[in-house]
Amino acid sequence: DQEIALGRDFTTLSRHVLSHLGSYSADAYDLSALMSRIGLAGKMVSRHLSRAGLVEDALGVTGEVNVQGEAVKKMDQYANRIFIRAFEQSGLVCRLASEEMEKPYYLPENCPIGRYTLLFDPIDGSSNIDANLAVGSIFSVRQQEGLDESGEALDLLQNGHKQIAAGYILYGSSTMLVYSIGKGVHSFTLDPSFGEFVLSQEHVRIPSHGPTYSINEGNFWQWEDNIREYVRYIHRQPGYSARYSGALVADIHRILFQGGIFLYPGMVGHLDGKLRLLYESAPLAFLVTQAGGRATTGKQEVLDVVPQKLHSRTPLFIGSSEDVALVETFLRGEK
Ligand code: AHM
Ligand code: MG
Repeated sequence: DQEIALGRDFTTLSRHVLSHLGSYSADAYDLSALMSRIGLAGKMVSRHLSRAGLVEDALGVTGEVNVQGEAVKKMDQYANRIFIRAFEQSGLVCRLASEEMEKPYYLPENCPIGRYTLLFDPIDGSSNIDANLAVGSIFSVRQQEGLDESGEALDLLQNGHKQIAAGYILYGSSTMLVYSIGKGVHSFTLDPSFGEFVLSQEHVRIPSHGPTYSINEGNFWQWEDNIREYVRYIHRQPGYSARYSGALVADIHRILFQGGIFLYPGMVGHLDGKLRLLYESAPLAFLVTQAGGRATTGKQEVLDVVPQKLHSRTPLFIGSSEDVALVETFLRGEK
């Protein structure tokens, strides 16, 4: 009825963070303000994407190549800028690091008091944009630990347990934000009629097993034997469906709610696979672990990995605990 609908509409993102921290301390307000700025960036990216065929700078490439050696899409650049702008003059974040920037980006006006670093992938799955398919943004918040004047961000080269908050925004048939501050996983849907992320589901739990396996089978002959054996085994089992959208966020969103596994293994000449630890694998590992699932590189838990560089990559096996355990038996050569 009306009261229930009103209660739901008022459970906005910033309010939810405060209520989950159970305190009204300065830290709690900071984190709530931070999440609401991330939400603001998500709304702006969502608005731009929804007009992609109508505005100048949304479709196609810029002509530049990023630090990863990939062609920069106009939308990658736009979304990267939006996340930076959202934190200017915020007093919250002194430094941002993203897939699109070789080095961390400082917001000097925030540095005297800004105690957090934001790591993000502004547009995950950007090859989907020109096809009008789902894409995402991934974010991770860490405590700023001193200033690293060298610009190498050496203090960021720490494991994923150091994340204070992490999550993603999925720009799909609706725009959703899923986050964790270490107190479970909660999902929000953007209500475009009044421009707020409104609570959809609290304490999301990933099923311990699910029907989906999500891997780019085009790489079949570039994988190691044990991954090929695993996929052949799955092909012979009843009840599995392959789903691979080209956007990690969309694939993991399905798996988070319905169960299953996403895999991006190492390949010939690319033993660490494709996905970057600090702003792709680690935040998603934080989230999925908080929901009761697992994430491993095949050698160690993703959250335990200490990266060598800002843009380090790792293989990724993430999802339902039983499905991750199954692939591990193949990785160990037991099956
Ligand atoms: P991006 O952030 O540059 O778009 O790259 C990450 C994306 C993931 O979302 C997706 O799962 C993967 O790259 C797809 O790569 P591939 O085409 O090699 O399967
Ligand atoms: Mg990405």
